[in-house]
Amino acid sequence: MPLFIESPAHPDVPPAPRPLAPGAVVLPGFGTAVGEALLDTIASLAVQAPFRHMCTPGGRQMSVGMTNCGQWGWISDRQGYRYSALDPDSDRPWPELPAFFLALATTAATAAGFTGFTPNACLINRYAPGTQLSLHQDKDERDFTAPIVSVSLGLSAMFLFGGTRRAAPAQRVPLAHGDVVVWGGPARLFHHGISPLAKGCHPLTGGLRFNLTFRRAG
Ligand code: MD6
Ligand code: FE
Repeated sequence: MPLFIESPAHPDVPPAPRPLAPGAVVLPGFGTAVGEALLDTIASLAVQAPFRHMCTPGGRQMSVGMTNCGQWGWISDRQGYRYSALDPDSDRPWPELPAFFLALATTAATAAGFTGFTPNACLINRYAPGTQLSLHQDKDERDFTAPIVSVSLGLSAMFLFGGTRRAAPAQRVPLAHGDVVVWGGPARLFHHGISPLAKGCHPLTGGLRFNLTFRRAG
């Protein structure tokens, strides 16, 4: 008699999506098959546009290391948060969005019920132990009808997922290598963040976590 277990040993059976709220879902392991290729490509993108610690409008340096690829890159400086077609460190365009990055983002959005997602911005975040991202809303995009697709790589992190009000209680959602969060519709402007990264060692990234956030910027 076949034995059916909740977490199958068969990797061809995808784990079930985990809804966070209407419009927001975790797709466990959706990016695992291309995880190593994503990390290799991030390393070469970072040769063209190195990771940097941007300055907040309030004058503090962000603990998350950031770079971008795609037509638009998210930047922060004393003037505010915005999208720029040029890397302010080099005055050159950001590296192109690799085709397989785009394919992953579009198929994940479709799996979550958002068809026709064509991101034109990819923010690449790098976390070292202790690095955190405080609760924020993603609201620098021109069009909130497009979802956001976020891919976690390397060390696991605790994702905080609140509500429209900053003071709303936040769910704590562990995100592991390959997990993808898709996020839109009624949840598009929900507050969220990352708890300080715990020390660890991942076979592909050592002591680091990377995150790709795909957006339709403008
Ligand atoms: C991170 N993610 O996981 C930061 N934003 O490193 C985000 O800020 C984020 O995961 C919007 C939608 C999904 C996200
Ligand atoms: Fe965000």
